Amino acid sequence: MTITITCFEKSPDGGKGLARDTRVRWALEEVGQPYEVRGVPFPSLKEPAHLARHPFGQIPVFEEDGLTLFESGAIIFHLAERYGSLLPDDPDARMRALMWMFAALSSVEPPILDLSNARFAEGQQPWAEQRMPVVLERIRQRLDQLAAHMGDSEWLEGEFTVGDLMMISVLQRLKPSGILAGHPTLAAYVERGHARPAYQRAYAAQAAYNNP
Ligand code: GTB
Repeated sequence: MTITITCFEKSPDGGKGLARDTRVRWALEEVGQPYEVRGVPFPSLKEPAHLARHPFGQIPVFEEDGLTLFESGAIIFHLAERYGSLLPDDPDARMRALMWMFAALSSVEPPILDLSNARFAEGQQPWAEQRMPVVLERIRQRLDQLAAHMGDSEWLEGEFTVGDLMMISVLQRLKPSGILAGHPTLAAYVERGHARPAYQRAYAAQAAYNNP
């Protein structure tokens, strides 16, 4: 059985771990599964060969024994289910871990992505500067709420789960902007996640891949 993940042939961040293959690599390392990597050049993302694997022409894609998955959430859910160790055995605890994975993807990631759009995709629009305070305020609110919930906890629900893996992967996107540092509870949470040996291996692998 071989697992193959598809990522950028060359990530625009030069291997800083910001593209979404890093969270999949992290999950693979946590569950102890080896994998191979297929790199796709940017122009090929929207070509038929890649669209057959990912209808939106994006990365990451995951392939294992005839199963092809896109969407990092679905891929990581699959890994947690099939290989254990990222989901608690207790059914309620397991559901709470999944709840946090959904929360990361649907309540925390969108305002963070909106900031990238506001800065890069829409940065030249005449209304871009006017909109920025609203974009930043939405992020601040969400981070304050999350930090208030976490308090002094090490992880979201006691032990480290797939919910933490996804939440930390989402929050790290704010690191380069300096916004994360303004929320010390969450900055420390991201550092705790990044100190895990599985993350270290995943980060090193994507960095090496992007800097051959
Ligand atoms: N919801 C999907 C998922 O979670 O898998 C989103 C997938 C997605 O947005 N993939 C991006 C992509 O393929 C790469 S991760 N984009 C190309 C396209 O849409 O044509 C986003 C990303 C890319 C690069 C950096 N970076 O270099 O800093 C950061 C984040």
